[in-house]
Amino acid sequence: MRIIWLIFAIAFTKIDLDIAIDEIWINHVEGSQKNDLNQEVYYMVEKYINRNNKAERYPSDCSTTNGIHTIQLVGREPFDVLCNSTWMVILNRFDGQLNFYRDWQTYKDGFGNLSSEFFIGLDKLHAITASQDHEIYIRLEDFDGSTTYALYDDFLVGNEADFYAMEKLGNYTGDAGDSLSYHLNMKFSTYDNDNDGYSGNCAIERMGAWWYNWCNNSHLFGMYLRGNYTPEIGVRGITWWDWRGPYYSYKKVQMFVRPKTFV
Ligand SMILES: [Ca+2]
Repeated sequence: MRIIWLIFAIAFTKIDLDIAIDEIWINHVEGSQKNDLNQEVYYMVEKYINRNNKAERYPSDCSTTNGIHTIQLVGREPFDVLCNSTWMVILNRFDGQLNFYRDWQTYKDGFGNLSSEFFIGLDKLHAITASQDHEIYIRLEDFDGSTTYALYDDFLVGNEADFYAMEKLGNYTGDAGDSLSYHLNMKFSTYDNDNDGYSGNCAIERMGAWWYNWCNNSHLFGMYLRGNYTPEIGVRGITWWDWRGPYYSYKKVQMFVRPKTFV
């Protein structure tokens, strides 16, 4: 009865019961000595309740704080993010110090530093946008000090099995122009993982990474080419065609996400 009660306790505290039972089972079948099952169950309860308590210490978004802080999503280890006025910064570029011509694994994991230039990584971006409905906000700044923005009200990135496809984008508002809808439903591509809609390899030709179609109307992971650049280079800059065309590379670009429930 004691064991049954404890198993119900696990279930009612919304702990992953399947994992707990699997671990108990493995320990008993494979262990050289068969420990008392009560002890095993006590240990599992303690372990999973501690994990749950830890999860409750961290928020799951940027609604309550600014700057760098720790968040946690259900079923994942906590990780640090950069928050800015309720938005979570997922991309920050402003001085060209960080190389964005990276391979698949690096884009999956994220790179750079939260206190300088960085990309949060596709794995976290999937987890965040899949955890609840999100919107995405993009801010661009040119070398004359002008700024524009694009807001899309329903943003979702798929999982790795789906090559982190941009599965949802929602409706556009803003003054930068809509240069992202062309990439809706496209998979992510890097130079070593070509999932674009083109017979060649957009990531290599553009020297970047993106949700390439054939190939791109926007390219915020392009090369830091500092304003106007010659078409002879190819469309390799940090571009957003609907504002300053394909041959202008912006000074500062940021991408932010936020749960829709916040609004
Ligand atoms: Ca291709």
